Amino acid sequence: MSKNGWYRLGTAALLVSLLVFTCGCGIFSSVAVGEADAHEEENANLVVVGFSQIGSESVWRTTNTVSVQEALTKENGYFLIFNNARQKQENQIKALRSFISQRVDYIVFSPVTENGWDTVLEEAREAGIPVILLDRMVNVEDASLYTTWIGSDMEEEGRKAGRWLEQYLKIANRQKEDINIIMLQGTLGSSPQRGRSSGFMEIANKYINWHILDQRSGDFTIAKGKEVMEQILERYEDIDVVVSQNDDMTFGAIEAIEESGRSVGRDGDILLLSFDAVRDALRLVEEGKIAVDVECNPEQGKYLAEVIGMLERGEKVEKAYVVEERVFTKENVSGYMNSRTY
Ligand code: GYE
Repeated sequence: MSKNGWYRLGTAALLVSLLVFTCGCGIFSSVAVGEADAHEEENANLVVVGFSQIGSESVWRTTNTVSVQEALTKENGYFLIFNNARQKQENQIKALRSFISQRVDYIVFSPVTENGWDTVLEEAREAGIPVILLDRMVNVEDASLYTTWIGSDMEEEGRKAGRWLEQYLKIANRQKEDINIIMLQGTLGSSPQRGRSSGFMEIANKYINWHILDQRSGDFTIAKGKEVMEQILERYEDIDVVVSQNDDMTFGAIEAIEESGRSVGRDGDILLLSFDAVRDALRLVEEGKIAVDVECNPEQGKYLAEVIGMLERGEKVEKAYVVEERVFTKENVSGYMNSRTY
């Protein structure tokens, strides 16, 4: 029997036991047993995927979760075991271990931060379970610990924001001015925080008159974004630009800035550069409150299903799949507003 067949069998056994525990419809009656048999047969062919999601910190994240849930349905041939790690790496490690002991066919996870995954990924490898990284990356010595990664080029996103500012200052004839910049960072040590910071800094470092006054983490949430922005506004009088590493923190930052009596926008006191481009943020781009929003596409479920399909057919997959993304400003946003579902 092939290795795969073995794991499928393990999987079928798991599904049967799940049915027995959740059915509640009397396993003693022969009708119920017959039904369970039918389910058992139906479920035995499903591809079992354990998905450890980071949490639900942002609009981006909840959209990403829904996108995976909508792609990996029973109708499409999947049995999805979903786990929400509530922002904690230890919860993700526990979830991964539980997927391993359940002998799932694939482990999919979006690592909250990049370091500290080697041991649990070794365990997955020993169990023969392929690991697919979604959205965020891991920092491991041995890249063969994961099969593939599907996500965004976060560094390029950071560069796009930097390049936009570069162009904007040129057109506004402000190239010689001192530009005071605040970085509202996402979860420290996460791929989007690291990538967007280093990409932006690559551009910022070309200009001696761009000054990074402060960098602080707002953990990708509205509440933290607002709180950190309030502290920054108390401390610094002269702020020209806030680079906020996701839209949720941007929403919080705008509240804090406006409550402090300052204004946002090209004609206001502070220029806001944001990431993700969720619908509510695009509205603020149109209103002129967010100067530029670099898109990060959360709808990764369909790509994930495609990649799993390839692996199921025994096809070779790439080590990385990068999703295409745009940059939104007041000038181009209106065409995209109506098609946004999140
Ligand atoms: O920008 C943010 C979310 O990892 C790209 O995580 C993702 C980021 C996204 O919480 O909104």
